[in-house]
This record gives sequence, C-alpha cells and structure tokens, in this order.
Amino acid sequence: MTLMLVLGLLLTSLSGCGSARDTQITRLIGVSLANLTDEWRIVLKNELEQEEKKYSGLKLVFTDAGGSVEKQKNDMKELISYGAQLLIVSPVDVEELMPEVEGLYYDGMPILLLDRAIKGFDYTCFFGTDDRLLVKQELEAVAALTGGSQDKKVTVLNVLMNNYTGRQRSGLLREAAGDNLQIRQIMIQNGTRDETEDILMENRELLEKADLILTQNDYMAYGASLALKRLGISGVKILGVDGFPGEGGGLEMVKKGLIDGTIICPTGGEQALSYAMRYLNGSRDGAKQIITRNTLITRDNVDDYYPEKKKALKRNIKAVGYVQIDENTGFRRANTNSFSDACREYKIELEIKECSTIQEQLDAFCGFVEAGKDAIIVSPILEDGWDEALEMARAADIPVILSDREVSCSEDMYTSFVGSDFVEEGARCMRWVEENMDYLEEVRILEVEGTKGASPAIDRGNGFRSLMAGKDKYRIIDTLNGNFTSVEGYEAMTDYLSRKDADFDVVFCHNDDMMIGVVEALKEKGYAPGEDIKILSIDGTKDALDRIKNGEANFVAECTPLLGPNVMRTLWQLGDGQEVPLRVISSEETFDENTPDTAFRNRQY
Ligand code: GYE
Repeated sequence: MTLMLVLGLLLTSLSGCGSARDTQITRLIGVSLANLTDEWRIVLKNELEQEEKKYSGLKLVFTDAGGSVEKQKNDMKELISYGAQLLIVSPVDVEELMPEVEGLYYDGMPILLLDRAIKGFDYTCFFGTDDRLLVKQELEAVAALTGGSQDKKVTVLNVLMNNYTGRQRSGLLREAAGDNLQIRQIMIQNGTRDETEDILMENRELLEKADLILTQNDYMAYGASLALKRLGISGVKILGVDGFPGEGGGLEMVKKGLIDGTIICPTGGEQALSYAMRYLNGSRDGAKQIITRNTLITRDNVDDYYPEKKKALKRNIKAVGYVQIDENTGFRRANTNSFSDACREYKIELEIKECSTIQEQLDAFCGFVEAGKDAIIVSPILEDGWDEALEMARAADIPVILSDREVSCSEDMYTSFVGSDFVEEGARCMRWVEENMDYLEEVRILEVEGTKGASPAIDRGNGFRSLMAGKDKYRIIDTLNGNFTSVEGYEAMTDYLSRKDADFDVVFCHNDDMMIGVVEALKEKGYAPGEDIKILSIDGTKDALDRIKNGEANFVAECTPLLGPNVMRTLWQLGDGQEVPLRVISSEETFDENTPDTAFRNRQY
C-alpha cells in the first residue's frame, strides 16, 4: 500500500478532513499524545500544527491516548503500521511505556520524546524541561515572591497532580528545599481549575497557614486564587507553571494579578519538528536531549514575554569569540577542529583564543566583550570564578554559549550549554563495574581525577559515586590527580606505585589521555592492565579504543568532542530570533570487549 493511499485512508478514517490527493506527502510523522485534556498538550498540538505548515510534503498524524498506557502502546504501533517514518511521543507514564519505546527504537524507528523522558537513553532525542532545574527555579521564585531570606520561615502549599511529573517534582522540591522552607502538599487527580478550587475549598486551614501556593500548571493556580477569594483569605502568593500566552493563559493571569507568578515551560514542539525534519533528511546532529529554558514571569517582566514583543529579537551574529582550553589531548584537538569546520558552514568569523589558565581565559573573555563580539563561546577550564565576566557580557547584551564544560553560576547568566551529561558518564563507568566485577567480595577502586574544579571532573566523580551509595563492597581507596593529561596520569600512577604495590582492582580514569599514561605506568611495573586490574575511562578517542581492542583497557564511556555543529546551530537559531534551548546534551555510546567491531570504525577522533 503506497504512503499516499495509506494517508488517504488514514485521513478519512482518523480526522475526516478533506482529500490528500492534491498535496504530495513525502514525510509522515506520527504524534502520540498522552491526552488532549490538559492545556499543555493542547498547546503542544497547536504548536506542532503551526510548525507543520512550514514544511511542504509533511503530514502529522495525531493520536490521543486518553491517559491510558495500553492505548498509547497501540497508538504507536498503529501509527507505524500507517507508514509513520518517525514518532513524536509525549508519554503517559515514563516507566510503563519504557519497554515499548526501547523496543521500537532498537527496531530502527526514530523516536522523539516530548515533555517526559523515559528512564535511560534508549530513544532518539528528548525535548523538554529538566525538572531538577525547574524546581531550582521554583525555589528561587518562592524566595523572590515571599521576600524570603535564609532565616525567614516560609510555608509553601504544593498542589500537584498525581502523575509521574507531579510525583517527580514533589520529590525534587523536598530534596532541594532549605531548612527555612516548610512544605505542605496536596495531590489532585486531573489538574483542572475547578478540581483545584473545590479541593482547596475543603482545606481552609492549609491555605491560611501558607505563605505561597505552588501549583503544577497555571489552571490549577487560577483555581487556587478563586478558592482564596471565596474563603476571603488574602496575602497568600500564588505561583503557577507553563506561562502560555493568549486568552486564559498564565501570562494573562499574571498581568491581571490573578496569580503572582508563573514559570514558562515551553513545549519544545518547534525544536522537535525542526529536529525531526533534519533527521528525516539525513542529518545526525548528535543531540540526545534538548532541554528548554524555564523563565520566571512576574508582573515586573510579563510584558516582555508576550509573543508579539519577543518575536522582534533577531540578531546579526557574525563575529564570534571562542575562549578555548589550551590542552594537548585527543579530545581537545578534535573539539577545536569541529568548530573550524562548522563555522565555515554557518559563515561565522570565529576568533579562537586557547588559554591554559583560568586567568588567561577571563582576560580573553573580557577582551572579546570589549571588542564588541556578536557572541562568545567559552569552554571554562574551571567552573567557578565566571560571575563577573558573564555579568559584563550580559550588561553588553552579548550572548554566551558554554561549550563542553559548565560554570557554577545560575542559568540566567548564559544563553545555552552545549555538551555532555558528565554525571551520566561517571555513572556508566560504575554501572560497568557493578555488571562485570560482581564476582569479587570487595572491589577496591583507584580514581584518577581530572583538573580539580573542572565540571567534567566534579560531575564524573559524583556520577560514579552516586551508584556506589549504600554498596559497601565497592570502595574508592584513593584519588590521584592527573589533570586530564597522559603525562600527569603516568606520573601520578608511577608515583603511587613507587610508594606501594597495586592494592586495587579497578582504575577509574576521568579521561582517556590519563588512562593511556596510567596503563604505561602499570605495564612498566610489570602489571597487566585490563586483566588483573580493570581499566575504565571517558572520552572515546581512537587511542583509547585501541586499548580496548588489545585488552589493556576494559571500558570507555564516550564524551564526544564534536560540538561545533550544535554550537553553531544554536548561534544561528539565536540570530534568527528563535527560542534557543538551555542545554543541548550529546548522544553518546559506550565501548567494551563486547562492542561489535563496526562501532570502532569511522571514528572521527
Ligand atoms: O573529557 C578531557 C578534556 O572538557 C569534557 O576535557 C572535556 C574534557 C575531556 O581534558 O579529555
């Protein structure tokens, strides 16, 4: 059955709209929505339908699972049987739908997830909010709206939906809340305005004790304001989430003073569809997660976020400064090259300054601000110490893209981060230890960390340790510092072995270059790295993978250096006045002795 015929049948059966025969359909994308009752998904559908018009030959076919996982599983199968070439899925439940998504993904169906990411990484790309960052912003908003300070006790009534997102955000809020914050909670079913109003009407006492009511969406926030009004309770702040424009949306509610604030939670629909079309046209930009930016809206800034005002913000981005790290590692060489190629494609004049100290980087950065660059890219050697420089760029209205490494200041100090999930990279190494060294009573681990204070070193160490928690058989006996270079990795291990024998079963290296130095040092002392001592590292350079193949190393978690294209695309989107993601997280593989040979071929670094 040809695609056209299928589509003809589909259209008449599913949506009863006019015949398709007059438009040449070349792309069919299935969109499986969790439901079409809550506002967020209705806005998502409308946004996707708007975006669809931009692509000739594209047809989106929507299904509505009505909140049922079983129906959603069938919907996905049905869309594929109708010839869908790619699926966009907003999951009803991330745990229950996971096996289905994984199965279809490994059968070769490209799957984009919106709004809720299934556990793990077995999908093509995720678009949406990072709940951890959203909760962090909610706490900043609570402090801002209640004039809270560390010593003032504040009571928050958290009104959530009894679904995956509600439970996730409730847990994250309790985890992140400071001692001065007292959290009371009410779980409701559907998250509508009326249901919220009715339930809060029955909880006068909780409302009277609250300084602020936090809700999972703006409709619930409006319901809360109606309940407060009917109960005659005043002085309680209300904070919603979503911040959609248009009549009845969160922006209007803030503007009219019905609620005190909301946090914009973009659907990610626009980015997802442009990614889908690039993907179907063969481009693989290597992103695994596109995290949207959340913005706190209060009466002070609401006018700036009305679509008509926001659209105007096109920029001329041509002259770009890049503060890079001066480092002779496999990763860094490939990283810098990926920029020179990409900036040619995007016709960007890139001035690269390679620096070996944080002070050199700060000087180069401020130099680019004074030179009036259109934008600045920076790979910060260390995550601390950037507040002043970033504030300077912000005051000069110069967008800043963090590439590869992160800074410790808040997300509103820079435009986007393009790079890897270092925490997950560290966790992948520990997952390998758990899966492959369980035969040992006790597993003694020697860690070789990268540059102290650098985000990859901090996060990889945390990610590794996060999976050790509560498992006494795994012990990090010592941490050496190799500063991410093979020479210093070699020296650190040689020094260790000059003081004592190899009293460890595993060496966990934060990057490949150090691992290569460590392996040489172990061999010089007559040990057999990869055999009696297991060797793990991160990056995925050719040199490191050669050691997997010759048995001197056991596991490598990829950290792709090829960030140029995604950084340049983000700059291009910025110039075009589009909403740019807060984070573009790379898609990465892992390698061990079981990895098929094909995966080792065609490596670009
Ligand atoms: O792992 C290492 C380099 O910042 C992620 O820097 C990067 C790290 C990479 O020294 O090889």
